[in-house]
Amino acid sequence: MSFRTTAIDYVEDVSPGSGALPPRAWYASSDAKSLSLNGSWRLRVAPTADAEDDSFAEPGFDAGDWAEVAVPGHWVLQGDGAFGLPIYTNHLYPFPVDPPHVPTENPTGDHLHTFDLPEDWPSEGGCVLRFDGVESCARVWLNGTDIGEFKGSRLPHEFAVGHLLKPSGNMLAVRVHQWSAGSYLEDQDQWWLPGIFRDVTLLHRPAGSVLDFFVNASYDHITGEGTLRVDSDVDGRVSVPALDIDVATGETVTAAVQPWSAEVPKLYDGELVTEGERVPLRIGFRTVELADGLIKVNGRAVLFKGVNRHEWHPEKGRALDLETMREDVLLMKRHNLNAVRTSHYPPHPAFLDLCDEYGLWVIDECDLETHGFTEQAWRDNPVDDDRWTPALLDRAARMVERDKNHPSVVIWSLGNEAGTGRGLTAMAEWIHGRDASRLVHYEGDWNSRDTDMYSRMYASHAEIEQIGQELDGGTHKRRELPFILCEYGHAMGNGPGGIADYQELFEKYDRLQGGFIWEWIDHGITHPELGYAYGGDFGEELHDANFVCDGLIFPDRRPSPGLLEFKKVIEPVSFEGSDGTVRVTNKQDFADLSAFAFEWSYQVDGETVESGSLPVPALAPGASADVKLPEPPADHGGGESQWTVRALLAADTAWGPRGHEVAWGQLPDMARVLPSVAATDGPVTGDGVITLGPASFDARTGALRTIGGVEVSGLRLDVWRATTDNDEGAEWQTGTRYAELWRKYGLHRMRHRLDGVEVGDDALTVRTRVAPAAWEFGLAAVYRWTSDGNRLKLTVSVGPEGEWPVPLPRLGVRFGLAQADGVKWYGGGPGEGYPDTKSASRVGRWESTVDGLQTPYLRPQENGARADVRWAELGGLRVEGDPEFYLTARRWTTEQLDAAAHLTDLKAVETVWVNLDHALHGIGTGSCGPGVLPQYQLHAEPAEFSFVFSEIS
Ligand code: IPT
Repeated sequence: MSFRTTAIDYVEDVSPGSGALPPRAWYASSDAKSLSLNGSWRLRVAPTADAEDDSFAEPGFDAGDWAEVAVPGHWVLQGDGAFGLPIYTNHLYPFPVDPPHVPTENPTGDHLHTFDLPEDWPSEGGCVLRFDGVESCARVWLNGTDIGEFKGSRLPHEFAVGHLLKPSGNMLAVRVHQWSAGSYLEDQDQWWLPGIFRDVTLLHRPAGSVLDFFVNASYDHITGEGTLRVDSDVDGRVSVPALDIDVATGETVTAAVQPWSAEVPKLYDGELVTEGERVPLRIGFRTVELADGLIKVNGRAVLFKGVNRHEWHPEKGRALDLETMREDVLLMKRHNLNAVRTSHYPPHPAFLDLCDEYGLWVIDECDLETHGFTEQAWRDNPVDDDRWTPALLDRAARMVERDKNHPSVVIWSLGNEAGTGRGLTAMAEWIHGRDASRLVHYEGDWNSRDTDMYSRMYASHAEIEQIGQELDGGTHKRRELPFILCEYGHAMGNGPGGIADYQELFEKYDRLQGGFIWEWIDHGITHPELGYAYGGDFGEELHDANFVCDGLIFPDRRPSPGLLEFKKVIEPVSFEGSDGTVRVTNKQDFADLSAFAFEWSYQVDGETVESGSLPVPALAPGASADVKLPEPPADHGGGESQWTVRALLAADTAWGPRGHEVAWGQLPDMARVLPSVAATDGPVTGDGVITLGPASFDARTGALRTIGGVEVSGLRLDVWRATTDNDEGAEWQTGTRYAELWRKYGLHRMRHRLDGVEVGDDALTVRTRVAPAAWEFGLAAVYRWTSDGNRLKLTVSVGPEGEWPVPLPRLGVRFGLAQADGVKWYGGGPGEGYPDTKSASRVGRWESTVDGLQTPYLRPQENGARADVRWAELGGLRVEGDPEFYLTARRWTTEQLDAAAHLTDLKAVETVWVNLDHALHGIGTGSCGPGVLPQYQLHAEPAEFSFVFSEIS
């Protein structure tokens, strides 16, 4: 008896599979029938690939006692753990690396679905059974006949099944193995989620129906003409009524057209008609080329303002419905994004339809990553081993053939993080040969041997500036190529910081054609106790914790501050200026400004006092104009004032309503008058208490106790913050790992030594030294309190002592308030802003609550600071800053925030803790990428800052 039956050899076979039809274009027919086999299926999960025999696939098998699951779906996200649990690893294979072998423990889901053909299902013609996505390897039987097996999880596989179908009681059996040889090619940084996670469809194929076709639709920007040729395996005719086109397949026709671009996604409805079928076409005319060392579309260089999108839903994993896909596209369009890299696999094809329709440039990436081989210096990497090349070519073909008719797809990507090797070269050669109308991308090959652009991830600002200046060297070929950052701005937790600085470089150097933020959405999984689960929460043996939560939107698709920052940084119009003139620039690549309406408003102390519309010419892409602002209001009471200029959608569009704001700018007018308090009152010592104006202090320690009727506790200098993911950094990062250094040097355990309480004539002065145990450096901190009888002013002077080995996380004061709920402030808002993430913070009057100030990063960390605050009111107190400050208030201490692993760990305490910060250390993207740029680092230096407190009557 053999230990293993030969029946499961296909699981470890490097070949792509057997029995499937050749890949072809994915389309929805107008008239050929189709039957969705999505729905409730029977499931049995076995612990190994060979635990169960094939008898479940036999007609008549009774699966009545099996569980029911939803298809599309992942079995580990259904059944409350009864079928196994998700595993998250970034690049480590969660099994021993011994390609193509997989572990004996190989969860195997046997799926069964019985279906009848609809009454009107034609008896003539053939039928095709299509799987749009199954992870990671499937073997399929229909009515007891084995029709084949396949790998390539996020790629379609079709089987001819017409001869096997009967009118009713058809039994489709699908055996899905979690691990297979294919798993070695699918080591993307995401949850491992087995299952039939995309649609299963039965397609009727009438005699003479369409097989495969390729819509070639180019645009000549000189003549304004589009050229169309539809190559079809089955001859037929092609019509485009709006262009009066009616030609045979294979025939070339030219007409004056409006081109397709992400900014103006003009699609022409057409039809391909063969003897047996009508197929709707949505044609976008556009020409993608490498010209003058640049990626050009329709003759113009494109600047990618992109994002990396994994498919994600917090309950359904990668089984996304159309509405969720549309939500992604609408959110992207509404936040000024113009590009998506489908990291790291071809998305559900409906997503690409949406990109065609709403307008997004797409880098369509193949389902390929072998990142885990980096741990063995890329030894045995499948992409450099000829035995695997057929599987790689199969994957390339399944992507290109499926998606080739989408105008939005402008670049094919070979995959992600797979090292280098002959297999990749073979893929690139095949793709170039099959589709000369698009460019090829792959990041892993820094010599750009197989690619049409130089692409990198997480390169520093300094390095990309060099690349922009063409001083980066490299091979001759690479020096001629344009550059993109296929990943940057790692949006893990609070951040990403420094993206405005990247954008400046992209806009400055032609060769830098933009980039793609990593990544779109946090892959948190809805969890009954933890809110959202991340790596390790399912007891995984190996995991990478919350590295899977690094998106611009939270799992429920609420925008995180990072998305709002990105929206501002990449806005399509910019406003600069002073002295009554605003310089308006159209930063788009294709469209003029006619889609936008412009408005001005004038604020005094944050309140709008006048507003109106601003006549801006319909500037061409790249053009600027100086537009005169009206006369400022005559009497504005001497307050701080500014202009706010906004660009809004002039009319409803497919993705946003009229009035939706796309861009804004603020131009200062009158400067702010800083608060002044004449020290006319003096401190008076009583019985254990010092009083000064409205305040009382502890006579021994000089600690503030009350301001009027408001109790204030623990007011003192604060330098610590709950470290962010970017402060933590990653082990393999070269940048500074601030969190580790800060902890080493004890910044989280600073001691406050009281050196003196001096009661002077007009001031109470408290001298302290703030320093950590074990080290000789510290900060001399002097608190000087004065009052005019009504208001209380605190001036903090800070002087570093000794050699400071690290920057400070923050510099300011913190204190507790017995209660606070509503918060009002005048300054930056409405959302959070840190030194290198506050582009979107706009000066105005804002209102929120203490709870509303919190940003719910899945792993709790420093968050919620409001920048450039002039004054704030909360808990019965008003605080004015000299100069402006950062405001943070929360219902827990920094220490509690720092210790929490999930939001559900945060329990409100009695006190509301408030931080008023003179300065904050920047955020950076050290969780994967460069740390905080020098100009945003907070070094220990002499500083002085004041706050004026008063009780709100
Ligand atoms: C890079 C990966 O391409 C991406 O999938 C993701 O893991 C990202 O990092 C971090 O979240 S690879 C990294 C080694 C630069």
